[in-house]
Amino acid sequence: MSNKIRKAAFEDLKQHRKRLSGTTMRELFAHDPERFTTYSARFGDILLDYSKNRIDSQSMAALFDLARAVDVEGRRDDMWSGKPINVTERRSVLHMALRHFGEAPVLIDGADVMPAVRDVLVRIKGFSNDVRDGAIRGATGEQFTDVVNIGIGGSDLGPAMVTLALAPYTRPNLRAHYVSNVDGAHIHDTLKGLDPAKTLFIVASKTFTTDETMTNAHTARAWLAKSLGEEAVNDHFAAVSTNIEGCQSFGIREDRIFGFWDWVGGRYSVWSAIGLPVAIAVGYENFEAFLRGAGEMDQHFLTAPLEQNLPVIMGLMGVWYRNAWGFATHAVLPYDQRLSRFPAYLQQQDMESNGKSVTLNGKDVGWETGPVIWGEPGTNGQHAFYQLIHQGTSVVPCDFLLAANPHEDLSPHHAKLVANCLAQSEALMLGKTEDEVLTELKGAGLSKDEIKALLSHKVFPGNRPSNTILYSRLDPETLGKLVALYEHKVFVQGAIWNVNSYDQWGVELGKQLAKALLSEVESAETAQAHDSSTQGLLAHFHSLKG
Ligand code: G6Q
Repeated sequence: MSNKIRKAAFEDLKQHRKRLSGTTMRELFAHDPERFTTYSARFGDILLDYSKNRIDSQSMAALFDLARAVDVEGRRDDMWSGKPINVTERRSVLHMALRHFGEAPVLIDGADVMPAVRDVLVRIKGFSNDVRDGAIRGATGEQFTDVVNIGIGGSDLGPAMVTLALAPYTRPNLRAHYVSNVDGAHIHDTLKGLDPAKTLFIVASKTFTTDETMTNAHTARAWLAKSLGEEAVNDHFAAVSTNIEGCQSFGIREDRIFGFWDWVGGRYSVWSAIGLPVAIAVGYENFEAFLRGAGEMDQHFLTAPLEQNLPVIMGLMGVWYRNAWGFATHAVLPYDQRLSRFPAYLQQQDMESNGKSVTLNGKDVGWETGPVIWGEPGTNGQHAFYQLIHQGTSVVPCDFLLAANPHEDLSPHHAKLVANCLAQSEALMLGKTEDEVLTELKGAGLSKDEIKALLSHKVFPGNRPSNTILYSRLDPETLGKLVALYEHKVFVQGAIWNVNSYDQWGVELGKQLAKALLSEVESAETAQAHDSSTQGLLAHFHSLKG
């Protein structure tokens, strides 16, 4: 039944698209001086301007109707009440509990998860303070200057992105590094130049079985033991995992193991002890401010009416473009250099969550689901791929992210950054008509022939959609809000598409085949039957290896 509602709603949205197809945003802005006021929403200092989208009041009403028809609010409340909404793994989805500082319990099957959450936070605070103050030192008595987090996917992207985003809060003499790739180049280049006596490793793995992470952890351990001896491992390793036994058998002492729970998905785990390297790098108070910011966004998501609910609006905009207009990708363009890993982080959050083809009950979805997420910081992107966004044949809805206040007092940098950001969304929306180009070229004194040759190349179609998210400053609290905003956006879309946003079976097949192929890579003798491509590649690989 609910799928019928969705199909009908998507058809209805397509009718709205048809109705709007003959109108440009340029016209909509010209006719309605209130457009910005109507299509912007705020939460605290965060402003979401979604007026530069191909929307009008009727299409927005249809989108909010869709959200109500599929009961986004009901599903949201199910998540927060601890129901196992991750149906394929039969798990609750309670990362919001990790940034919940209220009194109310957070229950799974009647049991409050909060005492355990608070215990781990107290331990994160103690450990991070001790590492920062030098109360906890390496085996030779040296203070730690470098923390190397070894993890991958959700155990890497979140803390790596946050550490970079909060660089102004870090100390130059306490650096956090992130090793994820099984490619030996990653750990090699990270360890090069580090002093084992001053290096602390954090092995971050929910399962503590992930091949890449365990391979890197063993390499790190051997590197450390080689210069400081096996017994130093005790002082130089900590772990974050739900698999306490696994950590112990690796040789990590009990008071250096930080637990979390199966109701925290990997890509939603930066709020858990997976954030330990962040707490060490920026200090516990800043880490907690990051959590509190996210907690505030949670309250907004849980309580604000749909029409003013930032994650709901952003989620609906994405559904509008995916299901009514067929746009396949979405760009995230931070005009905030320290958010340079934010698009990569969101790629996992969004694409692993909503890159699904079956509904919650395992039936083929009859509509498009998650888009390809991509992006780079502005203004670098402007000198690279914006050409396609402005004049390519594909329409790419964009999110621009911008802080009003920089951390650096380096005039005129920030004014230029802001001007570029605002100019891009304006240019995308307005475009440049043939008449405007003509006037410009004539004004520049070009001949008729020159104008004829250039004219169409210089026309910008415009009517290209974007959201702008403008906030005061990229501080820990705001970063927490922004990350939670996108998490909830992904939730809203998952609810509308009726997919399980909290599993990731699509990563399994490659892992299985890699396991099977390993022996064939290691030795040409063990060749098994494969398709001719895989066989050919293996054969050429061995011939190149000599
Ligand atoms: C995220 C995924 C995945 C996971 C990694 C690492 O939601 O589950 O990216 O985080 O595969 O897993 P471990 O933390 O178990 O090593």
